[in-house]
Amino acid sequence: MKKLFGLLSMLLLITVLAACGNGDAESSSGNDESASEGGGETKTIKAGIGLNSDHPQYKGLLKFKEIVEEKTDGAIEVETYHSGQLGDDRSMTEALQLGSQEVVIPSTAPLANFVPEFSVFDIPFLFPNEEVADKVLDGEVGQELLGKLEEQNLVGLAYWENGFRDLTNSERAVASVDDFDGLKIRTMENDLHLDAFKALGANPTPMAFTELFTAMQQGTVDGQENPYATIYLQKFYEVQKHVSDTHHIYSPFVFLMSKSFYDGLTEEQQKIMKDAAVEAGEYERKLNREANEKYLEKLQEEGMEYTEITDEARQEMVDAVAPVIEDYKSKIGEETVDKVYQAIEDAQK
Ligand code: TK8
Repeated sequence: MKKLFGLLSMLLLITVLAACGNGDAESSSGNDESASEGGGETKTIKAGIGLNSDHPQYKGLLKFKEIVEEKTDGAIEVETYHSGQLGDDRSMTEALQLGSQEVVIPSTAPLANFVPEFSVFDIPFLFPNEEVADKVLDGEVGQELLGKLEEQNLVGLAYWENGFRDLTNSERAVASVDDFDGLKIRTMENDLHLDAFKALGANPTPMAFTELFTAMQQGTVDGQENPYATIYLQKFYEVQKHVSDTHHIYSPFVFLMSKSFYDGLTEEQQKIMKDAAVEAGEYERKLNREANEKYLEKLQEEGMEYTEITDEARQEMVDAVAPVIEDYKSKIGEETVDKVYQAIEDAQK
């Protein structure tokens, strides 16, 4: 009897909880079945990014929200979260795979832990400028790579831009390869980045972006590398003294959607998602380029010391990482590497 009573009260509790869940449309994600009874079905996209609300990445995400909500007539809502509120690039990508989050816009570097071919974009000094990067990413090989995400239960809808990465640190002006000696540099969670910094003589540590500011503040690391927009907008100048225009890697962002969510959409809605991700991405790239252009000066106004990397010094860096690139060609996949090199060449014709 006691047992039965326990079971009944448990059932009652579950029923009450389930009822509460349905009533709270704000916090529900995915299918809201109570809404579908009334004819239209409201779906909620939980979208998270690592950078803060001042960054073009977030402005782009708000643009995506605006387009989607307008074009779907409110049938799909987008909830936006910045500053790693939902996690870092890697954990949010895992949440997409599990279906507990619908959108994330990570850098391609941590994505290489899911699809190794993405590491092709981690080859140092790969892209000569943003225009060539656009052509390659938006072209055949870039789109082919997005297709590989499906095997990982992810849908890659578009490339956005993080940008050319530049080095900051709190120890010394870095003008040449010799200056990297022993510097504790935080890298993204990516083996090629790690090995490239080792080859330059630094002492690199992979770390999630969400832990970076504190690590610099506490001196766990001496420095990091990110585009000027991030360095400025995340206020890294408060804990970093020197900045060099190493421009060593161009980081793309990938606009990712959970495959289970995407598969549950109508064909028309899927197209709206794709178009919105592309359109918002064009907007984000534009804002990001404007930001990267103006923020080096702002960093100096905030007291950072700028060191220019001469062509000669950059060539030394290219030479230092060359063996690492050679080593990684087979790990990334020769075919992908060759295709990307070819696409870069074609883009410059
Ligand atoms: C933000 C990251 C960041 C990246 C990094 O989520 O980790 O340094 O450059 O912008 O994607």
